[in-house]
Amino acid sequence: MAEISSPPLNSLGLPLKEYQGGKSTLCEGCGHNMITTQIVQAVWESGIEPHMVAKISGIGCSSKATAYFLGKSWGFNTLHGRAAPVMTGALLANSGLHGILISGDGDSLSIGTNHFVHMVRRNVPAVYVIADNGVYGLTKGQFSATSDIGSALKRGSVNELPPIDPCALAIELGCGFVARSYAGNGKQLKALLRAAMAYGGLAIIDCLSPCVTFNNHETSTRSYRAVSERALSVHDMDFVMASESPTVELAPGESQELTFPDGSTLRLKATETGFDPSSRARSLDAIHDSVEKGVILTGLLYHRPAAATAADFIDLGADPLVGLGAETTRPSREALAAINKEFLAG
Ligand SMILES: Cc1ncc(C[n+]2csc(CCOP(=O)(O)OP(=O)(O)O)c2C)c(N)n1
Ligand code: SF4
Ligand SMILES: [Mg+2]
Repeated sequence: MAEISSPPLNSLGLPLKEYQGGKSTLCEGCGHNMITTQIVQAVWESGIEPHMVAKISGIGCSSKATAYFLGKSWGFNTLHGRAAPVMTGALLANSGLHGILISGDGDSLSIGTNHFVHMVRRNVPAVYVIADNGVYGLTKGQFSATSDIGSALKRGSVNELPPIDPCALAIELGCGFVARSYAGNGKQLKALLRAAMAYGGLAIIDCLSPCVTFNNHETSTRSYRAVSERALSVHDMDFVMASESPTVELAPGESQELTFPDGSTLRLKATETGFDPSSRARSLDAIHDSVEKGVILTGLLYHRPAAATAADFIDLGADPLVGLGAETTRPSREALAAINKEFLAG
């Protein structure tokens, strides 16, 4: 009789299916589906309890993805461009949760740019994935703020406006973990997602994610073909938790190890680019240079150890607010009277 093999389990003893979500209603072949697959895999491999994740999005095809991963997590598909403030609030209320924000290029860099900018300044400790297809997919393929100059729509109109580069913007604003990946490079994306979850501050991953319906034609600069041809990985990488063994051989002496607060490491070995992600100025130079050369650099583009986060700025304390009783969070009658008196005196 054939043996029935049981599914592999993660460090919590859970099978992958505990981390899956609903069936995707996105177009077949959409890059966003590949991102979803890697999020499921990354959270499972990192052994994070599904109910300890807050997954928050805005509006767009990409923002629908919260329904397709981690069905047992806390999810909120918010308003267009508003995932950042909702994530900020959620993590301040419950600092024990892992935050995964998924948003589109339109959602994050047009209507939501102000919130994106301030989430970076506040260093809200979450993973922020921009599923970047260079168009507004949900509203039928208009150019977005990340569309390249010269990229043409199916019907022929050409984008003349300069794009916003989310990685350069995030580095300039002081984000300490900035990466670019490609939905078609699952191995790299998963390693970056796992490192981002371990980082301890805001980690931004701009993930190029072709839209097969509106931006995958010959004259698009964001088609699967165009991105595959132009993408240049700056590192070979391997994410290793304290309890795991490395899965990738990296030449000793030439590799670099970034260590995160939970003891996990990201092992990096620079490709022929010789890329070192530790200098803001050099990373910005490299990104600007790559645009001139028509190349898309992928990998961890900038890293420094996580600095003070939003919770530190407001002196939130170690215990999540959500777990404190009313006796701690509600001011006493006397305290309220003293505050009111101050206002009246002013
Ligand atoms: C306040 C508001 N303005 C405009 C819209 C229309 N709208 C919905 S999604 C979207 C853009 C989606 O593009 P993107 O964020 O790049 O996601 P994609 O669909 O490409 O994944 C727009 C303009 C809206 N829903 N709400
Ligand atoms: S329209 Fe584009 S972005 Fe939206 S689901 Fe289809 S392929 Fe994906
Ligand atoms: Mg888009």
